[in-house]
Amino acid sequence: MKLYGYFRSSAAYRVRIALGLKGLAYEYQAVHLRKGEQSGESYRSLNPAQLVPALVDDRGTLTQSLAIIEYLDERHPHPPLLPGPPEARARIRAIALSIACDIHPLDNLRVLKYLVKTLAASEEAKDAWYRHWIDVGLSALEEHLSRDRVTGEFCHGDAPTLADCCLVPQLANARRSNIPLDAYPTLRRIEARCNALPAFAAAAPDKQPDAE
Ligand SMILES: N[C@@H](CCC(=O)N[C@@H](CS)C(=O)NCC(=O)O)C(=O)O
Repeated sequence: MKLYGYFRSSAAYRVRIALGLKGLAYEYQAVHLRKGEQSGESYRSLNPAQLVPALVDDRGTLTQSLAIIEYLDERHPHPPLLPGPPEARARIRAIALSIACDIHPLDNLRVLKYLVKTLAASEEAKDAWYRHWIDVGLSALEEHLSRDRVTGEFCHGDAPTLADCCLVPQLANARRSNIPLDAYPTLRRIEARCNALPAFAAAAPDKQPDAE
């Protein structure tokens, strides 16, 4: 398997965590997002959306981090990243989607670039946008996880799931942008629990071959 990613990409980070939890070996191919390599001809032929990650294996090319993780989970069921009955799986997906659909796309590189370059937003306005959407999303998640009895050591119960694969990269992004996380004790507790596991630690941006 070959994973196309970028050390700072939180979507690629989700897949790296899942591959690690499954104990799957893969080759890593860096796509330098700041240099615009995602829009170069060779990567566009793999993913016309010009976004990382993409995963290439014996069955073809896959895109969209959550679809990739579910695919890995179906082909390699142990340990399960979507365990339990339908209501548990729906809860895990809801947490993952609240990050992957409601927070992350608003703060993506191309969105921030568009704000500054096309809409002439100042750096201050761009930073305020970024913080605002992170805070809105993380506040909702903190409230959900802190009051829900199904939350355990991890987002759902006492083993890592798809939800944790999404949470840890999103918090890493916020930390990189110096966004205070004091208001999110439950999220920080789960993050610390996750990062104590080798699969999460090895997937961290600063452990990647293209880290700068
Ligand atoms: N929904 C996609 C999002 C992928 C995505 O937004 N990737 C970002 C990096 S985290 C990217 O490639 N950005 C390039 C750009 O904005 O030009 C997924 O989950 O895979």
